[in-house]
Amino acid sequence: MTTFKMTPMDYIEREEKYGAHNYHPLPVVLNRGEGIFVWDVEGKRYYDFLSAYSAVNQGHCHPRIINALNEQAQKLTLTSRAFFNSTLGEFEEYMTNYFGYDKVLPMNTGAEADETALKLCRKWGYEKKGIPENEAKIIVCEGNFHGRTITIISMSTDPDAYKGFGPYTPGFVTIPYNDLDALAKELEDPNVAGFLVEPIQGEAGVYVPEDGFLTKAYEMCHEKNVLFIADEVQTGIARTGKLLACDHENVKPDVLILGKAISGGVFPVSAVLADDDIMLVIRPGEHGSTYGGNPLAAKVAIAALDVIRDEKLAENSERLGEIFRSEIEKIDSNMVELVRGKGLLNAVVIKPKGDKTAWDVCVAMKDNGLIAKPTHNHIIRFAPPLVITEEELMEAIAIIKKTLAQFE
Ligand code: IF1
Repeated sequence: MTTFKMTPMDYIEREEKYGAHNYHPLPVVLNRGEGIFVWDVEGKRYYDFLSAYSAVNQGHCHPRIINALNEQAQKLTLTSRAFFNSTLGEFEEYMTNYFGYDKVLPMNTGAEADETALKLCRKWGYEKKGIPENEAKIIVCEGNFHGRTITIISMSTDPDAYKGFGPYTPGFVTIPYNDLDALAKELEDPNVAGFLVEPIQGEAGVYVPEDGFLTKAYEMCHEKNVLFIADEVQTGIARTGKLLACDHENVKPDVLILGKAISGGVFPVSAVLADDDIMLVIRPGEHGSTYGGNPLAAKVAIAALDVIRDEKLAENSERLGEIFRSEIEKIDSNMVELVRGKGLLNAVVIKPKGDKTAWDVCVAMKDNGLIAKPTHNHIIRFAPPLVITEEELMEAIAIIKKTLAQFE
């Protein structure tokens, strides 16, 4: 019998042939992950410095989370919300205590949670604020990223995200990120129901707003009876060195949107949290999802959040983030323009050298055993799983240094 072994190129060509071309991945084919490492189909090990866009904060295949998945998978996986189930309430109680809100509404993907928050905000605007029907406006920021649905891309200022997909959902007003004057001006409109913001803009290239921006924006919203809605899908769950990025300024959003790492990258789980006066404007039949709040998701999310707390991942992220930025700043390479970020959500802005760009740096890092992905041509995001140790971080930084030296 002859055994046929697929090469990495075979895997890549199969995806090209049968899959839609909506991504342009780095040429590496992964098939195993554990903690901060992933392995490709030829057995080569890599430091994962993307963490599935910050979904795998707890590390790949965390035993506690996988155990919760396995146990629940043998018992009950899905009931739909047409009936009660024995795990949803446990998840709801756990989530509301963990994050300090009266109520939670479970969904699956980040985009769905964002959509949920938009619906909640509009409904609140009509019922509680008294905005005339169909007149509600929501303020959003230039450079935002909240997902891929039609309504969400209607808020986008990135042509790649929205162009060719119109007509767009109305009801959004755009202001520059980190611009309190622009916010103040738009808040004068009595039909504004909410302000939706990423506490740090991820997709845009890890833009950290000025200290005090979130606090001031929150206060300004409250003066005008406008909901402050934080999209912490990417920044949440210890990624930036606190449980939530808003915690850096002690701001408690009126509506909190979570996704990605609340399940540790094991299963799509997202959620919207708010207090009763807001959340209860949505009544039976007005919103939902077949899989939202399913028993598997409930158990997986509880385990994933236990891990964040018990392994002190926010503290680790805060401490190692400082080290990462100071070590990158020390690198003597004219391709490194600057490093910015909070905790272990960081970006290095690359100055192209001849025809060598951030993409080439990422390909070379991959060859040297570390994977990360460029965004907007010249920015590389570095976001390892938060279970990384200082020693491992230093090894990874050595790979980054060695790679940049190859371009000198
Ligand atoms: C893709 C970036 C990360 C998000 C925020 C909602 C969602 C996301 C703040 C939607 C999703 C993703 C999706 C991913 C690329 C990615 C991303 F590169 F765009 F910036 F994370 F780094 N709010 N972010 O960042 O969540 O529906 O995807 O679960 O390939 O589109 P989703």
